[in-house]
Amino acid sequence: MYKTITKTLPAVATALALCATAASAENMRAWNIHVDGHPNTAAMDKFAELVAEKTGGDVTIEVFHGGVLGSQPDALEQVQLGAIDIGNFNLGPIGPIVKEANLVSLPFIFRDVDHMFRVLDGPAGDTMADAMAEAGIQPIAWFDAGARSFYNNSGPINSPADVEGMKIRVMNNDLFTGMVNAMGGNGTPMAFSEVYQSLSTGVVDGAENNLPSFQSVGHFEVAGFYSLSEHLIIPECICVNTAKFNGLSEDMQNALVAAAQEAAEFQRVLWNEQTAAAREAVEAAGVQINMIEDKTPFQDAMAPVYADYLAANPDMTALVELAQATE
Ligand code: GTR
Repeated sequence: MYKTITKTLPAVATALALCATAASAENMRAWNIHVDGHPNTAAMDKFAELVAEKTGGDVTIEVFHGGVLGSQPDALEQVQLGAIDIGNFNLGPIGPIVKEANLVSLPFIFRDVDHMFRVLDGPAGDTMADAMAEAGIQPIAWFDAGARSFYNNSGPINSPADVEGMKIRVMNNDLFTGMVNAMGGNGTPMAFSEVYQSLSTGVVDGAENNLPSFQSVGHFEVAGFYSLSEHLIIPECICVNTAKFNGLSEDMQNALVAAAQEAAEFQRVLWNEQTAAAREAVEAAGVQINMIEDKTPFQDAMAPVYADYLAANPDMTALVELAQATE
């Protein structure tokens, strides 16, 4: 009897050890809309690498690039439900789900990218992050997504009047439709993956995005004018399903956050490099980059957007004022 037990013990111990590993090991799936060559694709790979490193392989993240797990609005829903664990999301399409996140989707709310990060790192950013976590999408790092500008085929855009009558693709958020409509255009929400085809067949006359995205998915091949209106400065996040994050041990949570922060630092450097590189590449391909000397008319045209928005969401006034007052 004794012999049998001592013989079986090592096997039991091995089985228990395997169970313990299986119970503490976490394999997560992450969504990323971008293709190879975009800074966020490299940054998400870096994030996965750092998480594996910092957790000694206890947490592994498989990143699905190129939007293969669905469009951004779909992926957001999946992360909220926990069907996908992590997403690199633009905050734009989060506004319709989390009211506080709309702060960053107000046109011209930030003076520049540094101002945006100061707001995110302050109390307004905390309010936004808490509300997102509450909705199931917990941000653990912020990425730079530069500024978004208009691009189209018919000619440079120098004033809001040039947008008049144009059908412009926007991300899924009423604020963006309102923004284009306030210039007399027709804001058309559409999935990112459909924009190339829609531009090339004339379903839309133009779109708006930052330079790395304009270049990485080839929109510059079907839109010859990029006008630096820089009307939206919207951050992106590494966001985790809140319940999943809360279910991790404290060590794992810390490792995930540290990895995300490091990946974000890496992303921000890469972002600046690749924005410059994208600009050069599209210009070399024949795109005309149009400087807009005075953006005041665009800013002025946004008055009704702010007025309508704050009338419908009076409880956002304090947050908007807090962001505007941030030095
Ligand atoms: C990109 C952004 C994506 C996606 C896309 C779009 O700049 O990184 O997450 O939102 O724009 O226009 O849909």
